[in-house]
Amino acid sequence: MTRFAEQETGVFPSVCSLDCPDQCGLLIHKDNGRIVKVEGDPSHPVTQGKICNKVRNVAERLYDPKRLQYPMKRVGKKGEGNFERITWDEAIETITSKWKTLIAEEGPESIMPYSFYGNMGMIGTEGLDRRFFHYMGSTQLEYTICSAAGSQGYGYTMGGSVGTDPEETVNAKLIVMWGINAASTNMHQVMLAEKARKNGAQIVVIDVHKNQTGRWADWFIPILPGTDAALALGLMHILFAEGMADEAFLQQYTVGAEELREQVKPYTPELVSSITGVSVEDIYKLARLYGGTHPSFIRIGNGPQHHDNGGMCIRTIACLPAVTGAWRHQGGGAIKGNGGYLEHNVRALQRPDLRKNKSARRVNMNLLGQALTELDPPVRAMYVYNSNPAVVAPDANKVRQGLEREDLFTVVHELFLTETAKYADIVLPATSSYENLDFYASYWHHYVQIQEPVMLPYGESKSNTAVFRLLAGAMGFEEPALYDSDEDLIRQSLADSGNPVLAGVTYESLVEHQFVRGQVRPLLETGFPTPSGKIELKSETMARRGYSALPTYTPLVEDGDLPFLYIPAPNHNFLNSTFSHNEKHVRLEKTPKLHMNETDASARGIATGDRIRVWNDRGSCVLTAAVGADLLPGVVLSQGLWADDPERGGDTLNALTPARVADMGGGATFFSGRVDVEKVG
Ligand SMILES: Nc1nc2c(c(=O)[nH]1)N[C@H]1C(S)=C(S)[C@@H](COP(=O)(O)OP(=O)(O)OC[C@H]3O[C@@H](n4cnc5c(=O)[nH]c(N)nc54)[C@H](O)[C@@H]3O)O[C@H]1N2
Ligand SMILES: Nc1nc2c(c(=O)[nH]1)N[C@H]1C(S)=C(S)[C@@H](COP(=O)(O)OP(=O)(O)OC[C@H]3O[C@@H](n4cnc5c(=O)[nH]c(N)nc54)[C@H](O)[C@@H]3O)O[C@H]1N2
Ligand code: SF4
Ligand SMILES: [Mo]
Repeated sequence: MTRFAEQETGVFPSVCSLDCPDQCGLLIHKDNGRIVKVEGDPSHPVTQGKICNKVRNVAERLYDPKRLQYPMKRVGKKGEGNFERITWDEAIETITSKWKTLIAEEGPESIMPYSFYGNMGMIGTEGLDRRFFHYMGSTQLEYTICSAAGSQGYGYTMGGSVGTDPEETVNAKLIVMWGINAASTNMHQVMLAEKARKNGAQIVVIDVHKNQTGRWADWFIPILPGTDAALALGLMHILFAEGMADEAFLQQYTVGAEELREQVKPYTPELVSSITGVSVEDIYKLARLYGGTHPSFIRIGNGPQHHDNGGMCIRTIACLPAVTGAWRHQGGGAIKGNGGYLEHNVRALQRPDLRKNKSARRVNMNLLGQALTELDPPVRAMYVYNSNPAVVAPDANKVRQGLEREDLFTVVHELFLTETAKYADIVLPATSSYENLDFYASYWHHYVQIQEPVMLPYGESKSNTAVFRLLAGAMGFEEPALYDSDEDLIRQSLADSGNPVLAGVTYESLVEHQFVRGQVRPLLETGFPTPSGKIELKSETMARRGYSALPTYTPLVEDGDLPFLYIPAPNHNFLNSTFSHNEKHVRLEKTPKLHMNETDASARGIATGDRIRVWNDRGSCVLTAAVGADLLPGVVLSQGLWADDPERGGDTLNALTPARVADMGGGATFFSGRVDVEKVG
């Protein structure tokens, strides 16, 4: 399938492969064999031709002279970044002979994959790679860094990652953006909300930081980090107490309403105010607005679940639309993620049946630092792709300490010489998604899309699937499933999925139409995918697993006694650490800032523009102070996963974040760490 890639000139359909809910349809303009312009595809029903700045500039990234063009081996010290060109043959031979020795001497669990969603294409990100490592019998990775806690929590209430159809949210009269910086991270939800607003909808933002999303709101409610479950319980307290619960809905579509009614009684507005920092008056006002407005829609973000108590927090917020019966109304309800609707045939794609080593040990990716420095028997080889753990993983100094180990053999398959790649023994050049065939399923809207290559491979770069085929061959693996073509992998994923939503979504229909809508039916018709088929306000499954069966609030774990909670959130112009090396994007973001409340700042003689050292016992970073009233006292916040910068000095931002796992799903707790700050002399 290279019909587009081989054409020198023309406009070709495409899809954004970045880890972003919007999954935009794109049009790629080529002239003389080179991509000269990237724009939104106006025929895409949800994204409608609008795209973000990041991807408008993506051609610069694709042709960046810094892009990796050929395999390399390290010649200097780990982390230094000195490499020498080698051939693909030498690279594959070096890797596989090392792996064969390790398997013979220490067993396959001495080898570990590490990856995430630098590219959301299904076959390259969770397809042939999964088959390969299943067959090898390597240590298995748990993919927990993003939304594991929140997805599990939401799932206890709702049964899975299923929520409102975003296209219907234009009908909402109240939109609550809860812990989501949608103006940066889900711009088309903002576009849809703007349409709703023109029809009279109000927009409320609940966040720890009055960022661009908070500034856009009709009403911004600042909250203390990690306390959102208490706010949700307080709102339900008032909804029940003031007769704003939809009793008929509760009766028909939920289990545990009576127990929930009792459970929320102690969460009085006074108590909730003392926990959350939200005034008693505002708690009443919000409850009455939410209880009295239909359709009401809550977009639940990733922020509140990147905490120790994140799973239960999202489980609790997810009960709100059930209490008011918001699900009855078109455009009402909530979205945490909608990935559950479009689930393809995961077993056919990933082939867990190929596992030689059924009891292979598992490593939670949030504990990478620990895994590389403490596991016994040790991890002796790591294969990294689609991710930049030296920057994005928590407790980064420990991660880097692990990456520095002389007895760790690291391979990094990348488009750029990232901070992680600098620690590699072998670096392999990766094609971008625009050079590969793959299919994409949004975790927000209801469309499945295809990418046919629109560009020939850059230099000697190869796709993830192509490299796994080479590795399988050189390992002498005889399993035919390790050699399936990209097209076959897509066909297998879409065939016999057992998911009626995907009826009509086939390889052919994708090639013909570029995007195909899943046949999603309303939850009130299909029933909820919980054990009871209803929304579970009380969950027996949770009780069996040792959680409170009813929503509850638990304070954050004590993280030492330093004065500030530190929230290192994403920023507008990077996507996680992607684009953090691109000059234009860095220029737009200027410099990493530490936002802090003016009371805290003045008590320490800190003013905007001062260089600040932010520290705890895990690490120390240097940032520039941005003092104001956009967050509550006791909270400090930065935006963006910035590249290493010797001029700035200090550690990478994630050096400060804890590697504790959240209450559910082994999720990350990036936002539950404590720090202190001081002016740099
Ligand atoms: N521009 C851009 N877009 C992105 C990304 C990016 O890096 N840049 N990353 C992509 C990825 S992988 C993801 S997962 C999504 C994430 O996108 P979002 O779902 O928006 O999640 P975050 O940006 O992590 O955090 C959202 C908000 O939560 C707030 N927050 C932190 N703690 C709390 C809390 O305890 N309570 C409340 N109420 N708010 C809190 C933060 O201030 C932030 O504004 O975005 C995707 N899109
Ligand atoms: N402090 C803090 N840390 C965080 C977060 C936070 O909010 N705060 N957010 C967390 C979240 S939600 C997430 S999802 C993670 C994301 O963390 P990562 O998944 O590591 O995301 P990126 O930093 O974008 O790195 C993706 C890398 O994949 C590479 N890549 C892209 N396409 C391909 C391909 O086809 N093949 C190969 N081999 N490589 C490719 C890109 O060049 C890029 O370097 O970060 C987490 N880290
Ligand atoms: S990053 Fe998100 S908003 Fe930007 S083009 Fe890609 S899918 Fe669209
Ligand atoms: Mo994420």
